[in-house]
Amino acid sequence: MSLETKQREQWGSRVAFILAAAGSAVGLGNIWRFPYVVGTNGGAAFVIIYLFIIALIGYPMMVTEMAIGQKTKRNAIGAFRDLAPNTPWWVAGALGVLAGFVILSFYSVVAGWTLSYFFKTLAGDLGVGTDFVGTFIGHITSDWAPLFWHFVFMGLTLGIIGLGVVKGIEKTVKILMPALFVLLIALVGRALTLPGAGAGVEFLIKPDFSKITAQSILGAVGQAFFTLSLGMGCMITYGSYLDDKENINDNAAWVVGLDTAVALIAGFAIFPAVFALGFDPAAGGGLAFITLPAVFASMPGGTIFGAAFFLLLAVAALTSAISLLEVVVAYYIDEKGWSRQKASLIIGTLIFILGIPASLSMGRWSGFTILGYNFFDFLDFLQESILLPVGGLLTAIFAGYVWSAKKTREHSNINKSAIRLGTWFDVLIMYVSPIAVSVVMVTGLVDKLK
Ligand code: LEU
Repeated sequence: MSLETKQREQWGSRVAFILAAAGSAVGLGNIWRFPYVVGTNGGAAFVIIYLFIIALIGYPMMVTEMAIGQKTKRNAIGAFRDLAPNTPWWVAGALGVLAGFVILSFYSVVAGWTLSYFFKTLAGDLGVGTDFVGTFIGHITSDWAPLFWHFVFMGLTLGIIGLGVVKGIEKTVKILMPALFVLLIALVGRALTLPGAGAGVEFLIKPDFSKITAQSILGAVGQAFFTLSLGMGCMITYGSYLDDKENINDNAAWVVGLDTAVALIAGFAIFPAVFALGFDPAAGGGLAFITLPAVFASMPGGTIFGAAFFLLLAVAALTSAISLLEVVVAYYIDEKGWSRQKASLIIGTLIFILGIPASLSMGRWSGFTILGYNFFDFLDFLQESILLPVGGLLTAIFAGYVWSAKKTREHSNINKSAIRLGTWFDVLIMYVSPIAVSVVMVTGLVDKLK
């Protein structure tokens, strides 16, 4: 059905919107990526820098994307077209749609690993004495198992999106988000009561600024965009289903606050356990799949807590994945007049297909490289170094100079809210965000390509 015959859906309540947007933000980025980035960048000092970036760039960008969506009630591309007709600004939205497509293809592969690890842990396959490195490498380099779980995960994602904003997304996040918080708190309780957990807490709260390098600051900005789902059209799309009576400022603060809280809590669930059992906090991307199963295997109640952890990761990933698929699906519904079911099925299948070489590039197809990256890492490079920063930069410039900071601010201030945006917002969106993002992007690219 096209727009003319069917009314655009809206969130049923303010809480539904906050849970959906927080569900998008909270994902593998918080529970898998944040702890390992903190671990490899020296701990507390990195956390402090990250918190500054979240406040100075993350929050204003979150407000901006939600405002663009709410104001126009359009998908990411249509929104820019609506605010700046007959200009090439729609490209900023197109980058978001492309980012949603690309990110989901490999995000789903990693989410598939977590599903598989959930069942492995539950079945007791990851017990004491397991070769955790070998098991992980063995899993991700094999042909069929990761593809099967990628298929299952994409199936769930497109099934939910096919049901729609209220019956699909809203229903799912209302059940899964509270479950996620309960699981996370249970895990922190377990981790903090392990003997020797104090060293892990210290690692997260005692800063050592000598560990900070230019690379860690770049890492913090990249992590902020990824974890808040910025620069990929998600918050524009979710904002477009938000009633005009709802305020943006406080809702955005809730989403940013919840996302940050979950990342920090995940840190407090993971590092105390890692330190208590004598593992290396700087183990990198393997922290969740290699170090943690080892931690779980060697602690009392490990099977249950281990399974809970991987379930938590899968749930968090699912509420993020649906937001990525919705970005692309909303575009085809709004602009091409496709039905929701058709768009979910076709786009979901194409994303699944793009994920196949990403998954196989860990093993059988590892010899195929682009710019020296295997296919999986190439997609990650593309989103992290090009799509998100360029998309974010264009969005900030658009809001600051084209729609204008004043109008963005006035739109966000229309409804009653505890937080009022003042001219400080103009400074952040016109100068701080674009300059910081450009510096990060250029430095990052130069560094990667040299
Ligand atoms: N914000 C999500 C996360 O932290 C990722 C995004 C790509 C939807 O996992």
